[in-house]
Amino acid sequence: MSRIFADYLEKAKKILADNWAGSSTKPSPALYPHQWNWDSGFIAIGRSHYDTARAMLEIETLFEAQWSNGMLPQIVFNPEELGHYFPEPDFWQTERSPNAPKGKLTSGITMPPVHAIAAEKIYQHARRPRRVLPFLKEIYPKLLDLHAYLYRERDPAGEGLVYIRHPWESGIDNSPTWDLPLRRMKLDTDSLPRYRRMDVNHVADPSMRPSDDDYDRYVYLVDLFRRFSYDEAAIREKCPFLVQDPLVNAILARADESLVRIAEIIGESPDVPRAWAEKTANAIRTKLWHREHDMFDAFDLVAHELIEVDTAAGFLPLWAGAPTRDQAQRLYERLNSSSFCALHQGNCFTIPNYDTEKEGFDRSNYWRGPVWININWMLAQGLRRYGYSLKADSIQKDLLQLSIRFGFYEYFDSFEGSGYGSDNFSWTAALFIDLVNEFYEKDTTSAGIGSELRGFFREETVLNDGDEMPDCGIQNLAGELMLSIRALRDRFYNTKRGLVDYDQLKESLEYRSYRVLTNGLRQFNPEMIMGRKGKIAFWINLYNTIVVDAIVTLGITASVKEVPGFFRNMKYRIGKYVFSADDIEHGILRGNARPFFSPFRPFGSRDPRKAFMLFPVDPRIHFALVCGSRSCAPIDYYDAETVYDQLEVAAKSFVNSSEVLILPEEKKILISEIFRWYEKDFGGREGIKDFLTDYLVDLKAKSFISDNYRGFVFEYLHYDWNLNR
Ligand code: 2M8
Repeated sequence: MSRIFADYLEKAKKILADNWAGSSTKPSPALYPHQWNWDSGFIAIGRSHYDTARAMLEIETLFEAQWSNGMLPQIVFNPEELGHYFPEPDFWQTERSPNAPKGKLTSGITMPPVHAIAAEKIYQHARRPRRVLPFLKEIYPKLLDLHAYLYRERDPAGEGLVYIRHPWESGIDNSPTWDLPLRRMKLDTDSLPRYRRMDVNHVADPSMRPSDDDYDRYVYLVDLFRRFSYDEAAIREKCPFLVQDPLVNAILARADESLVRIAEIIGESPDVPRAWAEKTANAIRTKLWHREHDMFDAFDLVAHELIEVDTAAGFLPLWAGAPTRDQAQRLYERLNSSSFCALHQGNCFTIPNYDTEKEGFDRSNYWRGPVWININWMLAQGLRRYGYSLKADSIQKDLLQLSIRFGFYEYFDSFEGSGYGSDNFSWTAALFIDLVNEFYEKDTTSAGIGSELRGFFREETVLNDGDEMPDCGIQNLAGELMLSIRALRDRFYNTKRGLVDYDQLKESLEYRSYRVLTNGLRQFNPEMIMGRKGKIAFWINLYNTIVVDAIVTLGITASVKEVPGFFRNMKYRIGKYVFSADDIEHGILRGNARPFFSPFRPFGSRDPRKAFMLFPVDPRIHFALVCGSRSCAPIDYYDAETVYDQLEVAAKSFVNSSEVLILPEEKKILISEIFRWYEKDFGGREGIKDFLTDYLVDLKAKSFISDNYRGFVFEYLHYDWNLNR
């Protein structure tokens, strides 16, 4: 593990430990001293990576305060912490409702239902998932009650879209989306209940919080709810604020999907949550889509119209798989424009909460512009779901950088990254832990480099030893083989996501014909391949397909590390010689250079295969050679004509992906272990520096590297050997 992540993981865990209040976690030490609904979901997800017991307890504690009608309250108050927040139980007066739980102090509204997602993740991340089964069985009916409450009470027309009746229910309190419905409310400030804000005492600058006018409206709504004794039917009749919001509904549909999977795990019928998930996703994609904006907007049930305000919430339906392909592409284009901090735009951090080009955008005011970790965390997963993995990587990389460089703040300046609101904020710490675990530390294989060494003593396997020979003449074999590899790429490689569908590939006709062609390689003389570009493309393609072929032949399911000496022993016979993936990489493409894990060069001094060595070494090959693992480059087909342009693209996307993190404040560069293993190919550390400066798109990062000639250190990111399945 990279030292820097180890240090920051410890910091993040310490924040959660310090904010632990005995059976749940405070969102932050002073500003939010009670238990908050969706905060607990995110916190449990972070904790699930190292403390299953507390992760479960967090959710259980929250559900102990569930109302008898199924509503899960926005806040569960800690009786020992009263007096530092507004509004507290004396203001909510939830005892007026017959549904409020006895012996628990809660608010009278709810929040986005992330909890089924958290419960599923607790199970997935547990070292011993079986031990989580009793928790899942106990929490499942409560989760079901919560969702049933939302569909019954908050979706009276049965559309599949639930409404919120207070901005606090959205979690994105002063989002510009609420301006119109809130300002429409006629307030008689004299008849408003008297109240005193406490939040402004805890922040450096009150202008970074909602305005007093906002608070008057928040209070007006709470007063209305308590006057109606929290009776939903009565509230619905009179409430001036009823909104179907894409964030809440996307989270609901995504959580319905988790309910389906939990039901399957514990042997319950998944039919009800499955129907909910489909209905809500469908309603989002039809009713909340704004055709001209290419965006999902909230629907105002009082004014009967879409609220034409585009915030980051409008992208979240991606997480629920709600958008059509076409909508997803439009969302991506909108997201990846200067309005929302384009990919590698270089002057902003990941996705701000509001369109930076709109008049009301405010880079430091709460939910009116800054970057929020939870929103981006959900968004990155949504983008990944639709295959936009480069964008997802870049968001996740920015998220890690924000916490490392500026601290575990509540929200961050969209341009400078400086932290605002509360420091030591729990969900920022929790989701940092999740990101590091999910994207940098995951390695289901205990085998490391040692397994490569053990491989010296294993039998070699020649993969192309079948009887069936191809029809094409040997003259055409190389061309046919390349066409066949291209056909495999077209059908089974997802080049954007860097993944391969091994199961489909294995059963396909394309793979069968590829295998037959490889048998022909036994009679093929590689000297027939002409020109440096042709040779580079041929050997890269062959390397990549040996790896795929071997994964399929050996039935590898988790990691190439399952097979000791995988790259050394899986071979093709080509003419008079046999070549392993290692021979192709280190012997041919790296000009017989010593691999990082071995004391020897692949070809001995008299080895005739030395005739195929390629000089000079082009370091860009390292971003084109696919080793069947998540950290290596996305697989593609390389064409002799365009191979240099393709290598250029491969290098650029790798350098700008989450495999390279630049931390100017730390004077550190965190880069993929590929750069350590092949330092020599890049021309040493100086060469790596130049290479990074050439390809980095972020201007700040670029100038940091060129300005700090020697004043920084490299740290190497753990390599993810899990299969790129
Ligand atoms: C913020 O909201 C509370 C009210 O719920 C507040 O401003 O006092 C929001 O950021 C919300 O999303 C969050 O759950 C809560 C606690 O972190 O603080």
